[in-house]
Amino acid sequence: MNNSADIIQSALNPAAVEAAHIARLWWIFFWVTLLIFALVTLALVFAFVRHARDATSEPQIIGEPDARSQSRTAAVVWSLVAMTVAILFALLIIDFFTGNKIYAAPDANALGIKITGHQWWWEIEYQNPQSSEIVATANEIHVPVGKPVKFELQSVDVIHSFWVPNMHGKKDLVPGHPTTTWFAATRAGEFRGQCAEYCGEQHAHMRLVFVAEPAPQFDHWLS
Ligand SMILES: [Cu+2]
Repeated sequence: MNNSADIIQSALNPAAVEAAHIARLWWIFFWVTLLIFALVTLALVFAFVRHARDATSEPQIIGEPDARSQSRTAAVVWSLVAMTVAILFALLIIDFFTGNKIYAAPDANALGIKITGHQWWWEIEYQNPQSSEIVATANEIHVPVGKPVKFELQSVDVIHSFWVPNMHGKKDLVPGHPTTTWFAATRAGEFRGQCAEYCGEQHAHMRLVFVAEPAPQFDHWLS
């Protein structure tokens, strides 16, 4: 195993199709909101500069704005409101389609891995139709690259949240409510996972190592 500095933990460095969809959504939101922030800042600076320039000239008597400037202001305000609604709606649609893609039904012949959350560690069990072939590890998950993996999640004590940012979003483990998540790693590497739901004093130490490796290497490790 590499030393911990080599282990990657970043939702913006996807190593699975699902994480790639999430990262793309994140970047769309980032660039759209950055552009709007820049435009609003520019408008603000422009208003300040114009006010400062006017303030140095002769004082003016402020009267009722004339009808033309009033209707111009109304047109600007309404078009900005319409643009805001259109942009928010577009982001909503993109978010909806991303959600559809990352929760598409799992492959029928996916590798089954059962994960049990404990205070404060992860119990990992590799499923096999032959019960004598089931193996268990703690805090370390190995998966073959390219093969879909279905994770069966459960907790035996409090609420935990399974999160390997390079692979997929978070999935909560609620006691009494087993759930599933699935993804396929697209490249080999060592990644870090983390419990993402505060679960007691040692929550911050509830980490796991996630190793994606070529199928032959994975088979060798499993055997
Ligand atoms: Cu936890």
